[in-house]
Amino acid sequence: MASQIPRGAFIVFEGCDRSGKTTQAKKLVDYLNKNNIPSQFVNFPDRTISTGHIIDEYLRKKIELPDQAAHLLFSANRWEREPTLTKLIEQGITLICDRYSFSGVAFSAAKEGMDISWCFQPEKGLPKPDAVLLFKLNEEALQRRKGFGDERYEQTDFQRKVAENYEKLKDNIWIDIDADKDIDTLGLIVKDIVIDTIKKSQFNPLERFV
Ligand code: NYM
Repeated sequence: MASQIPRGAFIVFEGCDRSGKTTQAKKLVDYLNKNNIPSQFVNFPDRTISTGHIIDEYLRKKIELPDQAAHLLFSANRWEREPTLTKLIEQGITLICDRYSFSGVAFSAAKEGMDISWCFQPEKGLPKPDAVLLFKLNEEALQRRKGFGDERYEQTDFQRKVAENYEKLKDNIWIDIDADKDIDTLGLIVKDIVIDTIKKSQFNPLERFV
């Protein structure tokens, strides 16, 4: 009897800018690969692919776009990578994904006149993660970190709205992470959650957003 090949897990790290999730995602992928759990770091927006070039210009304020057009570009950026991501997961590679559809919705819907359910529509059909780790920092802790850069959205007021939107998107696959910890302590917490998720999802079919 043919045995089923375990699939990789699809795990998303979300949070406001400066919450430390990128550092943790990269560290974790190193750890998993060293421990013979094949995994790959992916991030959105992916500025290296066609749609990502325009997004990069938009984020660096080199071009202006209507909010709706910008939103759809971020979504198109995920759709551009979707075939590759699905293939990797099917091949048994765990993906640790730094930002995904939830960033798309939380950031766009933080803008005046952008409806949260409208924002979610173009995400329908994309792979649904097995777990979403939400890196949370209270405002005091966020102030203690290095200042924001010059990119679009990097202001405290805007980030506050993004944090409120994340709360509206949560369901049973979300796990809150108190990110106000040193890198190694946080790393241990994240590692345990991720390993548990990999074990639980390996024989479950990959779901899609509906
Ligand atoms: N961002 C990210 C969006 O506005 N929509 C999206 O769909 C995604 C994935 O891009 N401030 C925003 C959040 C960030 C910015 O991300 C760039 P990063 O992780 O700093 O490269």
